[in-house]
Parts: sequence; C-alpha cells; structure tokens
Amino acid sequence: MLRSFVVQYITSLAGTIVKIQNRGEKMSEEYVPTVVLGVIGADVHAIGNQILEHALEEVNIKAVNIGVMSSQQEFVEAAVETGADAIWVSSLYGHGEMDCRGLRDKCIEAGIGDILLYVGGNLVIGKKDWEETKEKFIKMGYDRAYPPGTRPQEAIDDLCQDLSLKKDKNDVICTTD
Ligand code: B12
Repeated sequence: MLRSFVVQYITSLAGTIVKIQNRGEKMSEEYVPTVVLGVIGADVHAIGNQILEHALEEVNIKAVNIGVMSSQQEFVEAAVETGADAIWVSSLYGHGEMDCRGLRDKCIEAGIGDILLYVGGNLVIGKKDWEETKEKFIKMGYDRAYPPGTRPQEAIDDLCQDLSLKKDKNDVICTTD
C-alpha cells in the first residue's frame, strides 16, 4: 500500500514544470539552485527524503541528498562543499526540536550564515498546535518550517520565491506552469 502511495505521489509531481531562469547579464544561462537535504539525528525514515529528492530534480534543482541519520555537521559540510543555496532538514521520529537546535549557529560558524534553512516532517512528538511548533523552529533560525503531509511543490515554490528575494540572487525568476 505504501509503495502504491509513493508511486502515485511521484507521478503527480511529474506533471509540474518549474522553469528557473537567470535573467540579467547572462540571459541565456540557467541558474540551477542547489539544495542539500537529509534526515537529521538518529532518524531512519527514508521515504519522504527520497520523494523530496525526486521532486527537486524534477524541476531542475540540484539535490545533494546526504540521506538518513545525518548530523548537523554533515549538513553543514555538504552545504559548504557544494555551495548550496538551501538546506532542507527532515525529522520524522519526534526528536526534531533536540536534533535541529543549533544548526543556524553551525552555519554561521562555517561562514554560510545566510543560507536558507527549511525544516519539515513530524517535528515534535504527537499532535501539537502547528503554529506553536512552527514558531519554535523559526525562533531556532529556520527560514521556513513545514507540517507533515506538505506537498514538495509548496516548498519548491517558497524556495524560488526566497531565492528571488535574496539580494545576490535577485535575477532568479521561477515560473510554475
Ligand atoms: C514507515 C515508518 C517507519 C519505518 C521507516 C522505514 C524507512 N526506512 O523509511 C520504521 C518501521 C523503521 C519506523 C521506525 C520508527 N518510527 Co516510524 N513511521 C513510519 C510511517 C508509517 C510512514 C513514514 C513514511 O514513510 N511516510 C511517507 C512519507 C512520504 O511522508 P513523510 O515521511 O511525512 O515525508 C513527507 C512530508 O512530511 C514532507 N517532508 C518531510 N521532511 C521534510 C522537510 C522539508 C524541508 C519539507 C519542505 C518537507 C518535508 O515531505 C515528504 C514527502 O512528501 C509513519 C506514519 C505516517 N503515516 O507517516 C511512522 C512514524 C513517522 N514513525 C513514528 C515513530 C515513533 C517511529 C519509531 C520511534 C517507533 C519506535 N518506537 O521504534 C521508530 C524510529 C526509528 C528511527 N530511529 O528513526 C511516528 C513519529 C511520531 C512523532 N514524530 O510524533 C510516526 C508518525 C507513527 C506514529 N503515528 O506514531 N517507522
């Protein structure tokens, strides 16, 4: 059942085309953003992470997937090595608050303090008020936080918007057909 759900999910993504164009001096060149993604802490939930990777690649965003059970240091190192525009952290097993706290500081220490940080999944144990949970992660330094069941396209649209607003990337335009 899970398999058919995943297949259905990926198929539904295939219909969406996002064009990312670099307008400005290099009119003909495409700007390809890079996203480092992975599942933080001792968390082994792999399926959502795979779906996010495919969703990013589907719209021509470079996905650097560091997989499950990734430490904060591994996220930061991958982002530095690849010159990433964003880090997408997943946490499904309920220990998100503990595992995710301090990542912004580690980014600052590594010289990538202005990188976009998104987090999503089952970020806390059980069902808590989402707005409170979201606020908690925003206060920890994440730019955006997503509840379970978020469609990847929603975060992709946010990423395109955030990148286009960034001072040094103000010529990145994303359009969704
Ligand atoms: C399959 C599964 C497992 C498998 C994982 C197999 C594997 N290697 O992947 C196994 C059996 C190993 C497992 C173990 C455990 N699990 Co489990 N598991 C699940 C289950 C049934 C499905 C998870 C899944 O694949 N979902 C489908 C994918 C597509 O959805 P997703 O992961 O949510 O990801 C999507 C979105 O959330 C979002 N998203 C996720 N991350 C991010 C990040 C960003 C930036 C963005 C934008 C979006 C985004 O996009 C993804 C794609 O659409 C869920 C219940 C459920 N219905 O979700 C429980 C669940 C996640 N597990 C749970 C628990 C508690 C555990 C265990 C702790 C149980 C235990 N006591 O041992 C262990 C933890 C082990 C560990 N160290 O990680 C709880 C978590 C509870 C909580 N957080 O409050 C859940 C919710 C079950 C429940 N209702 O209690 N689990």
